[in-house]
Amino acid sequence: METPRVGVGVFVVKERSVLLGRRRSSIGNSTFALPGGHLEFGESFEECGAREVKEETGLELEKEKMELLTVTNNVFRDPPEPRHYVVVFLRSAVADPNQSPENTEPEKCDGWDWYRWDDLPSPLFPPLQEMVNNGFDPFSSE
Ligand code: IPR
Ligand code: MG
Repeated sequence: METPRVGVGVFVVKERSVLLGRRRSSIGNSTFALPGGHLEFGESFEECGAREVKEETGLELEKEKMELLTVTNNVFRDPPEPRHYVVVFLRSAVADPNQSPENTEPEKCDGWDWYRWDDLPSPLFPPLQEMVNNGFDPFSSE
């Protein structure tokens, strides 16, 4: 049995919209998800979030303005790779609002776009869908 791992997901926000992309992965394939990924040894959550967003979208974040929003516990039981992740969710604005996201890892994502929080695409990545179902709002503490 695999050991649980830590993931970091980032709500990259612009006005009332968040950045989402369709995953290409054995976990949550074809679902719309936040940029993010695995916490590496020695990283802070903010360092991990900023690194993953940069790697996956090319966007620079304002690291000092990143906020910790919540943590969720996620067990993905589906074969071929059952996995358990504790996911830390951060929020951040982009450093330059005129910078557009690029699909820098097309093997992992179909492309990034902004979606209004009150008009999200479907299907959402299950952990994100569960947060929505529970009434989570990344803008509520602004
Ligand atoms: P990488 O590191 O490939 O970006 O990982 P990810 O986007 O699959 O995120 C890992 C945590 C998820 C599965 C909750
Ligand atoms: Mg990722």
